[in-house]
Amino acid sequence: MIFDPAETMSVDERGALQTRRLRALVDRLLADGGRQAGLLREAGVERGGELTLDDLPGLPTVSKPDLWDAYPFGMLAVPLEDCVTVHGSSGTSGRPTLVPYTAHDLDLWAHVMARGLAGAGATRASIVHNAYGYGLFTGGLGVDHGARALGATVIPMSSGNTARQLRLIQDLRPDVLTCTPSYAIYLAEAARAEDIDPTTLGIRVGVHGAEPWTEAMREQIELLLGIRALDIYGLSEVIGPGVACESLDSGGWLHVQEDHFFVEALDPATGLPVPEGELGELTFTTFTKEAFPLLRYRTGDLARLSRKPSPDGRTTVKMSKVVGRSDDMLVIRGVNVYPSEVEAVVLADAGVGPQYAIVVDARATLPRLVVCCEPSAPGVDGLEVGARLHGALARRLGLGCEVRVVEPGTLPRTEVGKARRVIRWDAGPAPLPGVE
Ligand code: DLL
Repeated sequence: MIFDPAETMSVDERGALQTRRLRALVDRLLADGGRQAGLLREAGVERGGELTLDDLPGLPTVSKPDLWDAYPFGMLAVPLEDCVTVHGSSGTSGRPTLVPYTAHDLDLWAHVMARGLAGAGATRASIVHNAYGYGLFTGGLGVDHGARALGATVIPMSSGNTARQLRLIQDLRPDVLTCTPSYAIYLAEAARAEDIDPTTLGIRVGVHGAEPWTEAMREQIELLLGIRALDIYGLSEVIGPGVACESLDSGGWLHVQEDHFFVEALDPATGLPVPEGELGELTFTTFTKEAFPLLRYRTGDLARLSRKPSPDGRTTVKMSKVVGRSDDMLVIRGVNVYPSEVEAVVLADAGVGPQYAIVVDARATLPRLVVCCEPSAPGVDGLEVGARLHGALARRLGLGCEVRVVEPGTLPRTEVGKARRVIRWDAGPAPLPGVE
C-alpha cells in the first residue's frame, strides 16, 4: 500500500517542492544565526532566494563534531519552549548526541514512519510487535508513532525480557515484528530453545534496522522466522527510523523520504558527489524539520543511491543497504575490511549459524583477524566449515583470516541494544572462548 501520494509524485514536481523547501530552510538557518548560518555566510550565501538543488554540492556540510561542540542545545533553531521532547543516541564513539523535536517534528516523524510501515504491508488491521528499545533511543518511540499514524495496533514491548516477548507473540499473534536484525535472530533462537517453532507464530514481515546487516543475514532471518525481512534506515540526527525504508516490492532498495530528507552520496575523502550507483557517504539535508534542521549532514554511513524506476511505483531516490560506516573500516595488515564483508561470507555458508563475532587481535604490531562462528546444526563438521570459510574469506577480502568454529551457544548474543560484532583485543586474556 502507498500511504502518501507524495511517494509517487513525478520527479519534476518533487524537484520543485524540494527547491522551495531548500530555499525556505536556508532562510530559516540564516535567520536563526547559529553555526550553520555562519557557515553559509562564509560560503557567500546571504539568502535562500535563487538557490537550486544543483547548488547543494557547493554549500557547507556539518558532521558529528559540529553537534558535539554545540551539545546539548547549541544547534537548536527554535526556542526551547517550542520543543516537546528530546531523543538521542549514545553513539558508537561513546559521546552522546541529543536531538530535540517540536510537535510538528513528531508529526513528520510519525508520517514518514507510517509510509515505511505501509510499504512493508502493514495496515490499520495490523498488530505491530515493537521490540525496539523505548527511551532516548529513537527506535522504540519512532516506530510507535508511525504505527499509530497508520492506525495499526502497536504493542510497545521495548527490548529485553525475551520470554515475555515470546509469550505475547503467541497470545496476540502480531503480523509485523519491528526490532534490530540481531534481535530477530535472538528471538528465533529463544523460541527454538522453548520448543516453539518460530515459523508458526503468524508474523508475516519484519522491519529491521538500527545496525548494518547483509543479504546473508536477511536469508537467515527469513528462514528462521518464516517471514519477509525488510530493511529500515534512519539516524537520530535526521529524525530517527523512517528516513528510508524498503518496501515489499522495492527489490531490496530502500526508498529515501526525499521530499523531507534530501540525500547525496559523497566521496568520504574529497566530499564531492560520487556518480549514481557508486558507494558514497550518505549526506542528508532536512528540509522540513523545525527544532534541529540540518543542511548537508555527513552521516559516515556508506551506501549507493539509485534513481532507476522502482517496481513498486514509488518515484523517490533509493539507497542500497548500508555497507558500513566510514569509521567502521578495519585496516588489517594494510587491507581495508568492512565487518559487513565478513558477515556476507560467513552467513552465506549453510554450515554456519547466524551468530558470529570478529576479533581484531591488536596485541602485536601486525594485527590478526579471527572470525568466530557456530555450526548451524549438531552434525556439522567444524573443521570442514573452518577450512571452507578460511578460503572464502581469503578470496573475498584478499586477506588471510583465522576462523574458529566454537560450540553452539558460546558466542555473545545481544538481547538489548545494537549488536557489537567486532571485539578488539588489545591486552589481557582472550575475549572469547576458542580464541588464542
Ligand atoms: O538507529 C535509528 C533507527 C532505529 C533506525 C530503528 C532503524 C530502526 P541512531 O541510534 O542515531 O538511530 O543510530 C544511527 O545507526 O547512522 C547507522 O550507522 C546505523 N543504522 C541505522 N539503521 C541502519 C540500517 C537509529 N538499516 C546509526 N542499516 C546510523 C545499517 C543502520 N545501519
